[in-house]
Amino acid sequence: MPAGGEQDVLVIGAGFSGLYALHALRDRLGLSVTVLEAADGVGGTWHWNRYPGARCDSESHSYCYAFSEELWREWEWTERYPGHEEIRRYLNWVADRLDLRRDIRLGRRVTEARWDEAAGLWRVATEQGERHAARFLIAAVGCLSSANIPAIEGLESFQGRVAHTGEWPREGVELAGRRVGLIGTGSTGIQAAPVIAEQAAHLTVFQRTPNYSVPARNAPLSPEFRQWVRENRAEILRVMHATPNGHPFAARDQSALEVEPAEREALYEAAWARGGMQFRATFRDILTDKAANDTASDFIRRKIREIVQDPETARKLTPTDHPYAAKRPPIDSGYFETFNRPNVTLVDLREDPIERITPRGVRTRSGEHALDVLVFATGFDALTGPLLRLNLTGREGLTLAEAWREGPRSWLGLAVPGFPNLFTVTGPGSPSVLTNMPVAIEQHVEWIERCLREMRARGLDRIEARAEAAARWGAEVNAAAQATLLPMAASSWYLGANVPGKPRVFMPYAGGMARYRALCEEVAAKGYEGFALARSARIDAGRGVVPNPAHGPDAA
Ligand code: N01
Repeated sequence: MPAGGEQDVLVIGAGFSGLYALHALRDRLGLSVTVLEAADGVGGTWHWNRYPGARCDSESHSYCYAFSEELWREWEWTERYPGHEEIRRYLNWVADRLDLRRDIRLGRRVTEARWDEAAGLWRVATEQGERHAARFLIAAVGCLSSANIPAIEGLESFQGRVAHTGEWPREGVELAGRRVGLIGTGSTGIQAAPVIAEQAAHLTVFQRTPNYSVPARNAPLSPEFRQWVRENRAEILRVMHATPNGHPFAARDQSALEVEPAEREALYEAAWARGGMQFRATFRDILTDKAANDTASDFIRRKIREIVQDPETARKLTPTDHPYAAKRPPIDSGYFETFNRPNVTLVDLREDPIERITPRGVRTRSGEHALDVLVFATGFDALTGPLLRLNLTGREGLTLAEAWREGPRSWLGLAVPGFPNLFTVTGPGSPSVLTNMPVAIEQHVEWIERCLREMRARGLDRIEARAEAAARWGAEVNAAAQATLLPMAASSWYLGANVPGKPRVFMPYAGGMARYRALCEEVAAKGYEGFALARSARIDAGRGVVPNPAHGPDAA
């Protein structure tokens, strides 16, 4: 086995989180850092999600690193919502611009990580047979990186091409002239359907739960808008850091129920015309008051009936079992319009369930749908999945799978009791997927950076979340969710409902990014409340993180 060197920090994943963690801890803190990345390129989720129509739902000027004014000014986005190619170009540019590649090992899939108490090290193995050891382990594996392919009987017998959107082949999938089946109508399926329909001979969409969607209104960015972004960086960042979800817009400070119906309708119309996630911000109580939400949900249902010409198809596409935005709200480019095309069929799986997959296609109760290509847009084993598949073993042989048997337990979504010196970037229990991700990622990485800096200043090199802090936080995460309408969507992946056997626990923290940031600051200011900090014999032997004069400006 080739032996990897002993590092201060090992980072798993080279997406937005891992790249920034490497920069922050290596270049600002002076630690020795190696990043292990399973893929053969940087980009994380954007390396894998290359499906037709893959595009970010956050606006481009807010979906990028904000920590560096230089990076912010040097990169020019071309569209309101960046496509997957453009985001990959951006992250590759950042990797070059910050000279990150020399510490990133691509094509290294971590298969196991074990805390060695005696040595005070994480020992990490890769599928490629490498062994690494590090004082600190940072799981920067993303929230949506473990693809979920449902176990539908007969799948292995299908003779056409099968692809999951989250593991889309680099070389693409030939769709032109083919009969394509698409299973799943979440954010991904809703982005993909219109683009696939333009290429394929025929598209059959297999829908289990109808979904709300609002037009994205994507368009090239005008020179005036780019100029505005350049001139208003401070204000844009101020808004992003002040809002609950890290987007560059705030919700109107008004209840949907306190305006006259005509005015409410006009405000929804204006929001529909403007497009994007901002629709959710039309009123402040859309996610907290069912009656307020009904006004938004009804508006979108009416739009679906207006757009979709066939009333029966419109009926099937109309969501009735959950409030708007209780599941992650998709935005689209012509999704409902796609069902007016002659080459598109909708199959409502609630009325006509899948019986099995056959060599020729998908057989539902009413008959067989012949297909050449079957696309799974069936989502992910979200939040916990990417961490569990690292096979982490903490103190006293405790595995993460055992620790999380009844659902994830963590302190602030950053650290897990029993797993010393492990940090999870945007882990379950943090705002993560309920926010504009780069905002959450920067906050976590900077918190970890500060924590390691302060530990070093105090001569400490061991940190572990306390069980009682994690228990308290679990209750708070649950209470925050219960204060919203989010738990009303029974089939939501926020609850783990999309993966059979997964514990039903609302995983992300719904109390808002701004409040969460303040809580994290408070924890740090109180000397890392809820954590046990210690100094190991390594430090006195001169092998710890503290005396590390060999690296960087901060190390002296
Ligand atoms: O996955 P999903 P996704 N038989 O889990 C259906 C992010 N994202 O990839 O609702 C039939 O939301 C399932 O049906 P149901 C974003 O956070 C970001 O679309 O469970 N159908 C559902 O329709 C998003 O929320 C961007 O009844 C089955 C679909 O598959 C997250 O990724 C862009 C099934 C899965 O929807 C995940 O979205 C795109 C079965 N056995 C996505 N199993 C950005 O902008 C599942 N389904 C950054």
